[in-house]
Amino acid sequence: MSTPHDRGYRLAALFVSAVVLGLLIEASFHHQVPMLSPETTGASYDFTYSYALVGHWNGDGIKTAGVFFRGGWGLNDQNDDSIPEYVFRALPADGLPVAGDWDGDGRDSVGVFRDGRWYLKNRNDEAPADWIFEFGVLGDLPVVGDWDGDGKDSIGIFRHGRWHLRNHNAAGAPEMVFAFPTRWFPLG
Ligand SMILES: [Ca+2]
Ligand SMILES: [Ca+2]
Ligand SMILES: [Ca+2]
Repeated sequence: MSTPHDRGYRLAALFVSAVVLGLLIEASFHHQVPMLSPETTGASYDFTYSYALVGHWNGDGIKTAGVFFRGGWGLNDQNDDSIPEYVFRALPADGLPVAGDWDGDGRDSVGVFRDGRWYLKNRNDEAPADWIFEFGVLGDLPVVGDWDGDGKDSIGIFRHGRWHLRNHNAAGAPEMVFAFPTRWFPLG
């Protein structure tokens, strides 16, 4: 038989864990970390503060590092400090970067989520976005993945503890909507 005190404690623990998880998710998407500088890359863009992302840019199936800063991309085929193979400027500068294999050709390419609008490219170059569509709203966090295992990555958003995943890179209703987490679970 739980007492009101026990219930209060559990509610407090749930609240704290939700806040911590939220901060962790927020940090994983928004934390800006000092990355490469032009002095070390030889690139013409300033990568001093960048978003980090990973992808298999050259199609060898090995995910390697990339950075995004104000519309400039630097994608490296090696996980080391070598010069990035793909350096270009594309897509809205003030969005959140994503990377995935949208067309299923075995190569990941970049995209940006900004205020509910997605911009996805099938080539890592300066060409305009191949797809522009609406999914989500301002404040949502973008997630991408191959949710149905068909070999193509597609979009999703995380909003207030609920996941909205879509199997198609186009506007429309999400195929999967679920809340996670909904209760306390032990960490570590
Ligand atoms: Ca390289
Ligand atoms: Ca691709
Ligand atoms: Ca898929």
